[in-house]
Amino acid sequence: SEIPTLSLLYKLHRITDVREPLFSPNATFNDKISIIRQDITTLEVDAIVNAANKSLLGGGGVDGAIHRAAGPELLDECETLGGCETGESKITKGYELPAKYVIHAVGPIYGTGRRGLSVEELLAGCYRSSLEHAVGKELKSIAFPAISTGVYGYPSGEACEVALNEVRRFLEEGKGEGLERIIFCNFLQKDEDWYHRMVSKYFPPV
Ligand code: AR6
Repeated sequence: SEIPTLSLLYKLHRITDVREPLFSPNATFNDKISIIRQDITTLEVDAIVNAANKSLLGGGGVDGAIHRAAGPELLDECETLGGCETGESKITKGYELPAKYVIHAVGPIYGTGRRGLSVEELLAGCYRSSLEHAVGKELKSIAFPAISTGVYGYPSGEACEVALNEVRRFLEEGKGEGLERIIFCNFLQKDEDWYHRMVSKYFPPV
């Protein structure tokens, strides 16, 4: 709740590079969105999303950080899940994390589609599927890392637009009414910069 909303960022003129909007201004939506740069494992939210791989058995990057911070019980639960398809996600408890749940999403490796689905559709699927888990469990807050933009090589600017577009579409469909906060949690300054640069295309100022 100390994390500023997009509405506040616009008010404080923290975001000045206003793009041609693809959607109409919506204060209710802007009040739900935050863009931050932080270690996602420190967030006290209902769910953090993990950028996992198909095995769901851990790895490097944000996946490694989440497993380290959650403790070994997270891996125990992940071992019962039978992996996950690219573009989809599975939910576990958060164990020693401040977050109640972890939603493990498997992003695409840039340049590789699956069964007629493009990398863009697969990445969008990660965001949609994670939001559906959150709504299914009646969660109020969810934080996403920049899925696929590390080891999986998805260009940051393109990935940021896919993420913003899919979250906006989900809200536009009326599916996110119970969600009070959707946080784009970046680790690198360049990724946060991309969100600040592109957000007004999908969530224009009111
Ligand atoms: N908090 C928030 N974001 C983070 C953190 C953190 N603590 N650490 C890294 N990031 P990556 P991918 C950012 O490589 O590209 C793993 O081995 C990072 O800067 O973690 O989806 C999995 O097991 C980048 O912007 O995930 C898979 O095998 C973003 O998280 C594979 O990597 C994603 O980078 C998945 O690759």
